[in-house]
Amino acid sequence: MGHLRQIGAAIGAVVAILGSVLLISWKYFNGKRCYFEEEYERIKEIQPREKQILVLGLDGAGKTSILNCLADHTVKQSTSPTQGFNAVCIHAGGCKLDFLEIGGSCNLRSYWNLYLNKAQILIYVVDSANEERLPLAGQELHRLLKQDPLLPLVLLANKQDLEGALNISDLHRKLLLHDVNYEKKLFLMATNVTENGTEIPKSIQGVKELLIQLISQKG
Ligand code: G3D
Ligand code: MG
Repeated sequence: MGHLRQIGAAIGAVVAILGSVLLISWKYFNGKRCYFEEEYERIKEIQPREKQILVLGLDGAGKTSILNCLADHTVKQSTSPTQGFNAVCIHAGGCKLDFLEIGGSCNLRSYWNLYLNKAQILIYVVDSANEERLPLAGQELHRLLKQDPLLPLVLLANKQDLEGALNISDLHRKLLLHDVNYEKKLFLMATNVTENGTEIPKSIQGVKELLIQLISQKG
């Protein structure tokens, strides 16, 4: 009899655990679906504009950090992942730099192409210390280059401060940049967005100067 009661209790415990697991999974996936739907809605709100500087790259590469730093010269300790897009406008060197970052998570990458046609410059940010995701970063980059082979490309090899970050020549090789159309304007720059007192990191200042130059040339 005692034996039967023990078996009954064990079955009850298993059913309770399974029920909780099912409930948690349902809440997680349902929450995630709402989050993705929200992102889709947000991204549909924004129309491609003429002469935009499009900022792309895989999630976590440092796009928002670079834009924050370009905009207000500050290095934020932590940034929340971009939901959909992030539009930033900067006036510098007598020019208007109109940036549009589109999030780099898997569900948002299919939207990248929609914004390419009207862009004036493409900034593509790569996490130089994440060798594991480099093939994917390269694949996505080449997909974009195929669609607009002549759009000027500013490729930022970010997170150079991290140990094990690949240098410019390794990245050039690993991202197969020798395959890029030789008529294309291609700039490969090493960057890092790290605390440096109140000063804008030199590498980011260099990016800003290059962008001002490119925008002024285009008129
Ligand atoms: P994204 O907009 O491309 O998705 P974020 O990337 O700008 O949100 O950055 C992702 C994380 O990388 C952030 O950290 C950010 O602080 C960090 N990061 C960005 N640039 C650099 C860099 O040059 N060096 C280092 N060491 N870290 C960088 P959290 O902690 O917020 O995830
Ligand atoms: Mg971002």
